[in-house]
Amino acid sequence: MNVAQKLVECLAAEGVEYIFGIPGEENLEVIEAIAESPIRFITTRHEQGAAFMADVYGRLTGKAGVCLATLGPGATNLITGVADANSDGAPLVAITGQVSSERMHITGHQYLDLAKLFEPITKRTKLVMRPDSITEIVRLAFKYAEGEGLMGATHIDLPVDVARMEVPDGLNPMSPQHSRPEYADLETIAQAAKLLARAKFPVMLVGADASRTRPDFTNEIMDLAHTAHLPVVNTMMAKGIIRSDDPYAMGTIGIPQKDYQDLLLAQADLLLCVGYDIVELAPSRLDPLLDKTIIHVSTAAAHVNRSYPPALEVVGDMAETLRHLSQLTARIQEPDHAFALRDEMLLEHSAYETDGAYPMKPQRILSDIRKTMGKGDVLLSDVGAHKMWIARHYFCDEPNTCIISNGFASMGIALPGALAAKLLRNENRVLAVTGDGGFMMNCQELETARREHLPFVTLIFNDSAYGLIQWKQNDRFGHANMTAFTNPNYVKMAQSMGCKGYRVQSADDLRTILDDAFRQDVPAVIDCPVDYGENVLLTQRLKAIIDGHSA
Ligand SMILES: Cc1ncc(C[n+]2csc(CCOP(=O)(O)OP(=O)(O)O)c2C)c(N)n1
Ligand SMILES: [Mg+2]
Repeated sequence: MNVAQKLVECLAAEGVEYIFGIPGEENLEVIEAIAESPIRFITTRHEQGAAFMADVYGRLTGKAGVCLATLGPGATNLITGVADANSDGAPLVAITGQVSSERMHITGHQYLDLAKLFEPITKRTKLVMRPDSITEIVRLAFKYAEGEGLMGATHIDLPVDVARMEVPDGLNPMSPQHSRPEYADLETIAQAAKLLARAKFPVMLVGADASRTRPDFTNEIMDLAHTAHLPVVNTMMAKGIIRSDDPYAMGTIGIPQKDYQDLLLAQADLLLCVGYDIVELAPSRLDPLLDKTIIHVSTAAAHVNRSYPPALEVVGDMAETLRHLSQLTARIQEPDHAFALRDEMLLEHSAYETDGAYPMKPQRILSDIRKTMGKGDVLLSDVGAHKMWIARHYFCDEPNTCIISNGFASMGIALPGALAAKLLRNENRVLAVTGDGGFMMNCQELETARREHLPFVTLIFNDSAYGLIQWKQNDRFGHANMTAFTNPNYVKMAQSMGCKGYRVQSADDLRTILDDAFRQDVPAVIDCPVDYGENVLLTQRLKAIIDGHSA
């Protein structure tokens, strides 16, 4: 058995179901071995698509998604998706081919030092130098991707000559170890309960790590919110961690402008930060005056940051910590100011939900989408102005039903991400919502989706521009520059790849089109013209709201 075959045997032992990637000359042996294995290889049209698929596979399962590329340009094409997974704490293992080991010290065709290239975008990168190291290297790659602090990306670089070498007899894959959760100590939890009990206006802020490591602990979050009377703000990556109709649910923080959530945080004297990951939201946004008591509840210690000095760090299994906190915290005062703010927020959010204007207002588009999507269905957001509207207006009641890249925040994730989501949730509706900019970055994966029989739907917010950048330019300079473009005919483009294409012609079309699109057995693309005049209006409205409250 050669090293490539042993590598694939180890991947199967790790429970790998899919590998996303593109074959190349330097990984022919690995491809042969995959073909002989139970693992399904999804051949993509760009390595970036493969990396984003692995990224979203990791986000939805907590198990490392695997992507594969050849050396040099194949590997550089993987980079953005790998960096996205690493930054957002999604478990991912990237495997690349490499030149023969005797050529690695000289300049040569397609050679690039991949360990150096992957070093800043992974938790760990290893070059396979000896046949007998393969089982340990694979086990370590998964162990670090799936744990050892926050989850993230790892990398294995396999030179073509090593891939062909024979492994010694008796070298077996190492079994995955399932480490027991570590619990925070009760004394620290009791101190947290005391601080909470003393606080006048405590607020719970739930961040990315909450839906990442323990998507199932929404009950504990809601129990604590109700017993300790804590309004709950979530970040974009923790959407759905509390039901949107819960009276303590205060919505999503994170759009560039100050919003209702910032108003609430400004009034708080204590922040209970649960699974807050600094990469998602600058801590200066939470506590600009450094006058709040911060309790950091996470599986990992807080990162060092001048703007985030926790008074107490409660490190350990978060669900267990919250269960104890619910029992220990005696607070009876209702957050009436938060309830009033919530009523005002819901009223503002519901404006334009039935607006008949065309091109459609983002609020109407999202309201129609919400009515079409059921419990457990998954929406994947791309990055742009549409993401800001999704963050504000797409309410969800279950974690991991709205996937947003908000650490690295890379355009191009939604469409390949939807492909991975559909592989995992075949019985659910899966919708990629993307800008026309981000769509064109990975639209080639529609062919992959068609070939793999994965009928998800992609909805394009069509504004013929890099809308979010225009929004910022307009806010800042009163005009936009170098952000406009023209679009192809998306209906024909979809059809040319064997997919179904639709163009929304009036506001009342969208729901019918969505329902029809979800009935197709091929991927579908909906071109939806959007009125981004609403962007600057939102900036102005939010400024008036914030000013009105601080007057
Ligand atoms: C890969 C990548 N390139 C550039 C950016 C910076 N950026 C953020 S949003 C945006 C514009 C997005 O345009 P589009 O996809 O059309 O969405 P819209 O804002 O119009 O909704 C850009 C260029 C990014 N986040 N990721
Ligand atoms: Mg756009």
